[in-house]
Amino acid sequence: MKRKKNRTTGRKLFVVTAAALLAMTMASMLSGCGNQAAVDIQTESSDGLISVAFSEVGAESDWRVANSESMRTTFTEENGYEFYFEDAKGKQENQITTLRNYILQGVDYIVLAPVVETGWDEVLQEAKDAGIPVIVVDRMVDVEEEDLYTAWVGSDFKEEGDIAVEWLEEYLEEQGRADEEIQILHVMGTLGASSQLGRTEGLEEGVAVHDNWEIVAQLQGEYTQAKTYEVVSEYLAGSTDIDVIYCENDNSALGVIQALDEAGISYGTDGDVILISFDATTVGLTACLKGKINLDVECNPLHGPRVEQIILQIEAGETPQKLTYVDETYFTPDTLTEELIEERGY
Ligand code: GZL
Repeated sequence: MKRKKNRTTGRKLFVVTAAALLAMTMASMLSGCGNQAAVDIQTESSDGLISVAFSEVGAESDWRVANSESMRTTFTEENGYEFYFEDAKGKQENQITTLRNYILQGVDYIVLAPVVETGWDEVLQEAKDAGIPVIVVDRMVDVEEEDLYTAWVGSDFKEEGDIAVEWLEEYLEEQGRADEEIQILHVMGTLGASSQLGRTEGLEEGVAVHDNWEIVAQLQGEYTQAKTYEVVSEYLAGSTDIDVIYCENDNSALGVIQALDEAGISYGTDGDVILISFDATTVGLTACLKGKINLDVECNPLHGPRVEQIILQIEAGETPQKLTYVDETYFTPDTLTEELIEERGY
């Protein structure tokens, strides 16, 4: 879709003096942000392309890599876009610096995958003042004024947690363990991320209604295999009285598997410990197919086409739906095949 030449967006053309630009660049270098994108002042794309600028959380997991790839393969030049991408390495301050650069560049659209829910009001107000629509993907932002972002597309993370709890209830029933004392080790994702908040809420609600379920510890796995391996290994050195490990993403589940293998503790469909995971990426589903993970709840990362639909609606003068939830399912070893995993592609 080619850019309309004389698009009136109410957006002021940003003219930044060289001095201001130099000051900002120096400030950013001094602040050690490190990932300050070289700010090249741009007015509207001269070649009719729609400029879409994406601030990504990082590359902490297979899910995140798939999410970034979905955006890259959607917003290509042949599709009519000029795509900007910045990886924040998991730091909100980097995302805020990136958003300010995008605002200064006068891009047409900002897409934000927020690392955590809070702390966005000021920079989103700046984007609004600049007349740049912000589309939030994946995790949610918690802002005073809902009009600080145009639309959001992502997952219902509490629902994902509820799916896991309902499955565990049924599984324990089938195993004749409905009334048994169940010790649950909880490996959380990045604290304050909507995905962590929702999946944690689902588990904690489930534990609240089952007097025989107990969360023995809540560890911070930060959605990575390395950190999860570190904290779970440390925990297992003190206690191995665990019936379930609830990991808030697949990369954490791989870290748990690594720690359990080293501790000689069995897990999965034929083991002592029930392993629950989230994301349903290739690495998680492959472990699930082998019976190492008992349940993998899907969290779909392919937001590129969904964001494009929102942008095309705005370009057509339409108002997009404010919140769009992605339909998701779950997988167990008996529902998986190598072909199915291959077909999913991420
Ligand atoms: C979920 C997303 C989470 C994934 C993790 O939508 O925010 O972040 O579950 C990723 O794998 O790191």
